Amino acid sequence: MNTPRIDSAPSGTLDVLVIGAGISGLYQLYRLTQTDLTFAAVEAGSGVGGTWYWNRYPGARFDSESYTYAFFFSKELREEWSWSEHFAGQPEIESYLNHVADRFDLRKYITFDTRVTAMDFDEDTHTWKVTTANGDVIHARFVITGIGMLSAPQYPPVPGIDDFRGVSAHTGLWPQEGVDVAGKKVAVIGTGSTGVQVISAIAGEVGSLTVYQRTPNWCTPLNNAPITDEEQEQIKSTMDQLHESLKSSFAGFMHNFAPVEAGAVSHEERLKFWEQLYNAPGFAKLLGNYMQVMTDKVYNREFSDFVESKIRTRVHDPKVADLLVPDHGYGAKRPPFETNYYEVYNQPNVELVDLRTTPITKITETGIETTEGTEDFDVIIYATGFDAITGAYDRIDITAGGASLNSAWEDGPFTFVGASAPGFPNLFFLVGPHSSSGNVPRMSERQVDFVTGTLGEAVRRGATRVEATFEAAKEWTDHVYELNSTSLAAEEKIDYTYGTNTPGKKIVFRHYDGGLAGLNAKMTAVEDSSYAGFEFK
Ligand code: N01
Repeated sequence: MNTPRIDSAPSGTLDVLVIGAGISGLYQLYRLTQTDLTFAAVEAGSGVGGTWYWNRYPGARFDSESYTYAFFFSKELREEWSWSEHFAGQPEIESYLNHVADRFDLRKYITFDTRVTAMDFDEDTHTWKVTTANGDVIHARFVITGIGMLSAPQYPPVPGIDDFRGVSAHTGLWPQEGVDVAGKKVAVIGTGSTGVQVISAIAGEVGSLTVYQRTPNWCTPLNNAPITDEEQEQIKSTMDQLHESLKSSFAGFMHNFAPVEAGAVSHEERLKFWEQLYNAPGFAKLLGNYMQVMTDKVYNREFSDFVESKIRTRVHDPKVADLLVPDHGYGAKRPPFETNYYEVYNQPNVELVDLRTTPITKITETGIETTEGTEDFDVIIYATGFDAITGAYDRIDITAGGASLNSAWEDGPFTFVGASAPGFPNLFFLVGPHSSSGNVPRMSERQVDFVTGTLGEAVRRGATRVEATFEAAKEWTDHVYELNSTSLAAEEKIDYTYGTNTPGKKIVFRHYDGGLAGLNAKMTAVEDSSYAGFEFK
């Protein structure tokens, strides 16, 4: 695409401001270099990478296969970068994203250490006035947010967090200089994907480890391995085919649901298949399974029982195993993928505290107080997750025509194909609400291409104002809820995609169950209909 510059903007105004220099922001910047638009990006961190910049805790790594997560837009990039493992660790991922920023000369567009705090749309000039925490003001016709759906870290709402005199860190705000846990008395609060990774990574190093668990989760092996030379050659020589198959898959992963129905085979055959899946890489357990495991309570229970038997085999103390076995169905909460996680609980220096029976009452100067008493620690690690999906938006005061996006979304986001919201013109979301439920870079790739195409359409029409219609947003939002309403997860509503983990947040589904396939189908239909659903002025 090569769009002419929009020259009707007031002087000093950018055509496009991108917020965030993570996976989505970097690809969006790359796509903007192919246009004649003027653009820039601001990033709260001091470096590129987004999630992979902030979440530098020990054990952080992909659970999508590295080569399926990476960018596909450049053949040269694909050929010159060799991942070392099927599921790469954070340092390798961060250096890859830095390499991309340098390789395509994107860094010059990004102003780092700049957090956006407010944005207001000016109806007279059709531009956004964007204010940063540093007090700077940027004017841009269009704003594209790549601010992440898991980027607003959350601490437990207990008193005393600032009183602790030891070292403490949230995994999503992990210090650049790291945290020394060697030989230390360490507490980890939280057992989601992050907690599971950090616990497994530090258990061999710490003096002692106490894990504070509120909800156990169904963890299954990641089955990571180094990439051999032969595999490397195979991966690189089939990149185009891989990209095509990911784009046409349900969720952007290389795992696809089993071609047979669970009920079409015997219980013994299902168990044999699950045994294979247990030893297969990453998301195979969720997305390479019988689809009925996700949709039919009977098979969901059966698979949950299968995973329970694995937990009980791996954890020696049956009382500890009792605490680690979830009471929800597999997949009702996003399942973590682990490496030697359950074995950690066989170590004599590891203790598991069940917060359902003994909640934390406060953090003290020396440790953690529960209803059972106080334990002292050198280090407290908060692996307590994020105000998910809309949290990063809530932390910016976004207003247009006197209305605020936070208020408009109080009862749940209202979006058109997850990319735009009526009442908030010239604003586009990447990996925001109602748009993501798979391998994130594959979803965001589609979204960036869609948004770039929409900007191109505005330029072609000579339009300076683009807004999703109310009807289009209602149709998409209804579709999001309808798809979700029949899922097993919707019966439990315990996942962060419902906001359940954030005190006071309305319990409503904010994600999208249609996967890349559903999103792609809708975006293609919009593109093919000259952007029906948007109003251009
Ligand atoms: O966050 P989470 P996460 N008191 O919300 C507990 C991605 N990711 O950072 O379940 C006590 O899942 C909370 O308990 P509960 C991935 O999409 C990917 O772990 O709410 N405990 C839970 O145990 C993932 O899903 C990778 O009852 C409290 C934990 O903290 C997403 O990021 C790796 C609490 C938070 O779990 C988020 O994962 C890591 C409180 N007040 C993450 N509040 C990859 O492998 C919360 N908890 C690519």
